[in-house]
Amino acid sequence: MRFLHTSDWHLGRRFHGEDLIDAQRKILDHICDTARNEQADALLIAGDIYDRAIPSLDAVRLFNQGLNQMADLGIPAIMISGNHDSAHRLGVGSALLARTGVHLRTNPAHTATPVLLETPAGTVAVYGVPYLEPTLVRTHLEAEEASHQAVLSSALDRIRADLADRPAGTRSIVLAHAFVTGATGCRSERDISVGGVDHAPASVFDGIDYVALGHLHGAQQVNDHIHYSGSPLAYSFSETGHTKSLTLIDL
Ligand SMILES: [Mn+2]
Repeated sequence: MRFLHTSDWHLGRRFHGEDLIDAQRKILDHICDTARNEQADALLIAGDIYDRAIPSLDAVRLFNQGLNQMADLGIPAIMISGNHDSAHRLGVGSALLARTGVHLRTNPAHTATPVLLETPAGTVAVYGVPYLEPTLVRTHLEAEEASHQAVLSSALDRIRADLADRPAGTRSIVLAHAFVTGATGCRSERDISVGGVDHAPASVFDGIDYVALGHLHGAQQVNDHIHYSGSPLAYSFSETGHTKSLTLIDL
C-alpha cells in the first residue's frame, strides 16, 4: 500500500512581502496530480495547513479549492492541525467532510480514533495527532507534566492501546506535528519550546509502522519509519539548500 505524505503548506504565507498564493495553488495541483499518477492509497498532510490562526481570504479560498480537489481524488486524505493553525477554525465541518473522504483531525480527544483503510494488502489504521500545545492539553491527556514529550507519550499510549485491540496484522500510521530530537530545523519554523525544551524523543513513536511528521521544513528521515516530508515550498532564505519534495511511502 502506498501513501503520499506532505506537510507545512502554510497557505497564505508571504515571503518578504511577496504573495505566494499562485505558487501554493500550483503546489496543491502538483500534490493531487502526484497522488493520482502514483496511485496512492491515501494522502497524509501533517499540519500547518495555514500560515496563521486567522488566515487571509485568499488562503481560505485556496484551501476550499484544495478540499474539493482532494475529495475528487477518490482516495482518503487525512490531515492534522499544526502549531500555525487554529485547530478549532480548521476543524469546522470535519464530521461532514469525513463523508467525502477528507478526514480533519484537529481535536486531541480523537487521536486514538483511527481512519481505517482497507486495501488489498490489508488494513491500515491511520491516527491523526494534531499539534499538542503542552500547557493546553496536559490535563485532558492526563500527562505527567506540561512538556512535548509527556503529552505526545500520553497520546501515543492511547494509540497503542487502541491498536492492541485490533486484529493481528493491522498496520499503523501516525500523523504528528512535532520536533523530534536529532532532527534539523531551519529559520522558518516558529519556536514551540516549553520551559526551554522544544523536542520529544523518537521513542515516543515506538511500535508504529510509519510516522508522517510535520513542523520541520526540511525533508528528512529521523529513522527508517519516521520521516519529515518538509514544506513543499521554501519559506525562508535558510531553506536555500533544501530540495523540496513530497514523500512517497510503500508500506
Ligand atoms: Mn510549519
